[in-house]
Amino acid sequence: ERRRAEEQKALILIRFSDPLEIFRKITGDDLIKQSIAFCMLKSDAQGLESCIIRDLEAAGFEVMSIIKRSNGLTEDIARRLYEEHKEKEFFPGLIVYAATGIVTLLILKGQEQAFRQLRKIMGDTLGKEEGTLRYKYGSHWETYKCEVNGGIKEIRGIENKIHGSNSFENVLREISIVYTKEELNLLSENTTFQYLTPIEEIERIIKDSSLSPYLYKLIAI
Ligand code: FUP
Repeated sequence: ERRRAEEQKALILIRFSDPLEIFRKITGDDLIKQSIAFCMLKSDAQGLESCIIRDLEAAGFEVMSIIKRSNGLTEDIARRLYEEHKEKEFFPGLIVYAATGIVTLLILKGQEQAFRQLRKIMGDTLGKEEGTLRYKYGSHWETYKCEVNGGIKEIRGIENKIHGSNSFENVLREISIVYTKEELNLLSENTTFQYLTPIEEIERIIKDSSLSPYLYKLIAI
């Protein structure tokens, strides 16, 4: 049993050769309790990852998965991730910010409604709340050169190092956007899932949250 676990670990390390990439378990109970949060360390947080991860662990989060995207997010993924801001003036700048440079994707396990816990320790958008991560690591205004209506326009936006989903629905939506099918499969591969809640209940929650089939697999396997 233990050897098999070791082999699995080796397999994961081979498939994801970056030392910052690890996988642990997500269970169905995490869906019921909403104890999973999604966090992204954005390009301006590069070099600070281990400090931020240590702070997240000190705040009570267990880091379930770390994946570093060396080429950043694709523009398409960035657009879908920040869809709620698509009408805003800063949107083209936000897309440049999110789609340029390295990003680190984290799946965190915390207490019930973990996204709230994460948002609290992240702090406000501008990093003005003392004692929060955005305050500690800083946020700043940046000017981006963006293509808007065929011309180049300068757009100002905020760089604040950390993204955290603002609802559990968005945790699930964002995970299903940002992770590849293979990664989601891998996240679920080693999961010993026990149906603490009747399967019909889980299916109802999944249906209500309009989950992607991959995420369904991740949670239900
Ligand atoms: P938050 O939930 O705190 O991450 O903030 P928002 O969802 O409002 O913003 C998402 C991203 O847009 C942040 F990276 C900062 C950026 N932003 C701007 O660039 N300008 C603004 O006026 C507001 C947000």
